[in-house]
Amino acid sequence: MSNELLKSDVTAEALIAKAQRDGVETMWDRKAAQKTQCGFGEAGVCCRICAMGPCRVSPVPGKGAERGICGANAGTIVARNFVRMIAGGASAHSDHARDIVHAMHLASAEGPFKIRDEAKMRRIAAEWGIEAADTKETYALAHELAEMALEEFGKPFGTQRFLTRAPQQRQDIWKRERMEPRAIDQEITTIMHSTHIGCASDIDSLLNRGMRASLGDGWGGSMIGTEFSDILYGTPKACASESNLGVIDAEMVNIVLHGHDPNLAEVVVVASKNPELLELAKSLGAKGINVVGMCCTGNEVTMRHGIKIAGNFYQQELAIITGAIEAVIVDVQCIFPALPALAKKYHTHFVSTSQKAKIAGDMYIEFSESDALNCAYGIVKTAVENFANRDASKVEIPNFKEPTIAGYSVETIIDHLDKVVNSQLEDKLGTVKPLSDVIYAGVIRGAAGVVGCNNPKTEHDLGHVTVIKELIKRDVIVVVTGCAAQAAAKVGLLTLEAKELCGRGLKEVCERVNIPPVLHMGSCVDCSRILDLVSRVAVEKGVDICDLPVVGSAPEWMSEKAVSIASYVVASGINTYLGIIPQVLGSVEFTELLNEGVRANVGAVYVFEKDPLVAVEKMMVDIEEKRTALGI
Ligand code: NFS
Ligand code: SF4
Repeated sequence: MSNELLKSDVTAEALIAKAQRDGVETMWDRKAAQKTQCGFGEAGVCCRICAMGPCRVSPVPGKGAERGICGANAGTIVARNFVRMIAGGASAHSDHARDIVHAMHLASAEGPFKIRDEAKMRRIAAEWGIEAADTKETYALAHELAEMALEEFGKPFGTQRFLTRAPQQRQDIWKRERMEPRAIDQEITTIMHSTHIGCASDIDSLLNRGMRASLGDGWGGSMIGTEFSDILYGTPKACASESNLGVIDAEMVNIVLHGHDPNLAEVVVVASKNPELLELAKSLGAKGINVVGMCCTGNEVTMRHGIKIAGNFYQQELAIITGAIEAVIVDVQCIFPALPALAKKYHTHFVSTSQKAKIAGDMYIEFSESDALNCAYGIVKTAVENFANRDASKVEIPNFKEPTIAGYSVETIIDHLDKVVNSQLEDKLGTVKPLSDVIYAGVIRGAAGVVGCNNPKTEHDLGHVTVIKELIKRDVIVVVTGCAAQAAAKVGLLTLEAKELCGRGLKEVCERVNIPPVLHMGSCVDCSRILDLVSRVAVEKGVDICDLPVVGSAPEWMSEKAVSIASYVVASGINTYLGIIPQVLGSVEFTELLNEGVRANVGAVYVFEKDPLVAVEKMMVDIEEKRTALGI
């Protein structure tokens, strides 16, 4: 199938043609089989929250049924569906985080889970008020901190600990709006309760609850996920890698790590270096074991180990279609249930490993943190042995890959900034002041976070790449996470050379600080790093986040997690530009609330704009207005 929606991606066309020759289906075939997608669902006006339904109301006022059987109108139905998406997304991020903290609770000097960034652990322990955080024995402190973090998910009283990282003005807004998230699980439960049949119908209140749960994700679950992953696996540093399906190596055992949770990925990386397994691979005729990453698990191991990026969300099937993958090892989230059947058409083993995401159709080898290394050894061994079954005549690997630099944690960005601190001004080291200063001086006009998924409703990767290229051309520095980061990586935007695509100011900053204009900050959970960075700039300048010339953008999002991210970014004071319109247009009132009304509450809005070029123009107006208001 030649699909015009694919034309921005050079790797896809050949592999889709191969899929046809091989007689296998891909997401584009299934998209076509869906024909026209349901207009009621698309408008968000279908409700199946109770068994009196499903009810669908007219997306056009005055035409057809205006209320469901219980009397819920379009606004209520749309709002409930939207905030339930937030709950789904927040639960995914936060449950992932909980697993990381559980692994930290198992950490010991003997491993495999060890404390790898002890300084960070002690910093966070002090931030959370643990006494003698700088002197306690490492693992005693690790276990104490892990228990405190676990309490963030279900504590009966109080609000999220990381909220105090935000500027005071922002914290005051959250207090005023009664949006300070309490226990993470409680916020998600409250949404499920509030959206039950016969509960909340007020759209402002529903969105308010939704935003509170999303803040429990961004400043709670996701931030815990990021920070505790760093403690356990090391805080990422700038590291070189390569990206796109060309990283699959015809002469090696190829293992795709797909999903989200670094607990599994980290031990698979360790197992792939095991001398016995390497020997086994060689005895079967392979030159070695090539672990490559996909989606956010990929981002996690790229950031920490330079593991090559095979691709993003929509390439998960294409990787298998190369015919050169011995195993796809998955944990949780964003994994097509279609993969096991596809893998069976080749020699590929599809291995699901998480009880939370048991995927029917091929191998299931449950990963247990308490026996992590043995589990990973067994899984990698299965992959290596499968090399013998590879059919060379079925192998076709697109020859496309680009050099990539990843690993820009906030700490690493600050390290880079420290190198340009003006000692004559007696500026302190270890702050974001140099970044704030170049933004305020206008050398850089502003900053943008470009994040999120791929979505077959739009031309793949084109939204990400267009938005990013147009922003850096206009001297806006860009930070990326998730599949957006991988889209940027695949076209060479995560390189020092990409400075040539920038405006003069940003180019000069990239040269002086020795960074790419597009900084890979990690997985989607790591959007919390973006919150941290922006907060530091705001605190540095004594303003609220909503005052800064900063925008959020999700050009091709699709998941509930993305709805949660967009919501906490807006609730944190950053206008967020969505290239895929959420399923809300069936309610004029709720759409208006997202696009404008909520500004009165949190100082930011959701902007819907499908055209990436128009979106960038709007972002630039936004950024320049913020600059004018600040008098800079
Ligand atoms: Ni984010 Fe990561 Fe990608 Fe979207 Fe899925 S992998 S957590 S949800 S598809 S960016
Ligand atoms: Fe219909 Fe109301 Fe039940 Fe929804 S909650 S399915 S609108 S009766």
